[in-house]
Amino acid sequence: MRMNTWLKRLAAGVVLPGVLLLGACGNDGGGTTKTGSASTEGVQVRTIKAGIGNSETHPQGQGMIKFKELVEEKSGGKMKVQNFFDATLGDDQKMTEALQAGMQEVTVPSTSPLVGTIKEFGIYDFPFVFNSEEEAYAVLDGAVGQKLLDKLPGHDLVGLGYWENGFRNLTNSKHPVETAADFKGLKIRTMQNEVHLDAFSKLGANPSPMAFSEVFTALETGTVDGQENPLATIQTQKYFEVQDYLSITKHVYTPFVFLVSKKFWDGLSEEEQKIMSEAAQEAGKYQRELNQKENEKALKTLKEEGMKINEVTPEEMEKMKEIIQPVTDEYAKKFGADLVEEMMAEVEKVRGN
Ligand code: KDG
Repeated sequence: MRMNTWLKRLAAGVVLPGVLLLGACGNDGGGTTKTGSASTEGVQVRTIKAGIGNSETHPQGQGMIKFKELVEEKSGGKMKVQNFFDATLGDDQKMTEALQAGMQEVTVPSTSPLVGTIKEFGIYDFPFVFNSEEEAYAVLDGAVGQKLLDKLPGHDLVGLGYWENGFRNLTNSKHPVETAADFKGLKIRTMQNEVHLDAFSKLGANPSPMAFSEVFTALETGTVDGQENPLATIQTQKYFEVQDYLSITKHVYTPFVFLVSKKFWDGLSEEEQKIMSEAAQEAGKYQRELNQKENEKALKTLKEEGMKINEVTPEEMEKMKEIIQPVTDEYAKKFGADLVEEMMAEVEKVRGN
């Protein structure tokens, strides 16, 4: 039988079932795909560029991998997520600007660098406000958290919820920090955030704002003596290679906020927006749980890596809080006393007061 007959037959007859089969699990670019119960009728083939500053092994990176799995599963493989780790697309501020310009679709920055765009996010930066993750979740997942997310569309951003960076602790190469006086003269890297800068200045330290991806080199070269981050970040960024002392200060709880480019979001169908929201929520729940576990494990690892670790006593934390209080009061007025009051009422509720 001549070749082209085969081909015709092929085209016409034999492979029909195959195509159908393909139809059932892959996609043919625009057709309907069945995923579990949901139809992907209104879902287009899309690629979502998502970037973060942390590494793939960090709980934030693991959260992004979970997000990718969920989006691709819920969209029947039509919506693909391309994850970029280790600030390869730039640091939090740069990636947030790329979202606003519609050059990138997703990033999950710390809320602290966002204060330059929406000042009210600064309420999360007040030192020693939260004593536990539960208190933070009550605020973030409650009315206050939503009020701040609702401000984002006015800045070409859409917020799909809060993930967890966590409680920050201080490392340095000079000496253990056990009291407020031990901060005196320490050159400390902070995030680009005025509350953090003023709080560390108030403690007598010499803070300098710096992008996340520049921290390791600045510590290695001695440009700064120390930095502060959650334990999982200190471990995954290998700061133990260039820092001797770790002081458990838990001085600030930093949330991550899941951001989407509004330009991209407004072009999505309702189904596609639902897939993104559900995936960000479910991956966020997974990320928070993993973050707590990894932060606990990191303490042991950092000890094994030779860091000299001291716990700051609650009494000394209270003294540090008193010293910083004028800074908190000043910014509370700037960010909105009502909002701060509402946040503290939420925290007191968790404390049973
Ligand atoms: O994207 C990761 C950063 O948001 C985060 O880890 C930044 O905590 C941070 C820091 O110290 O800059």
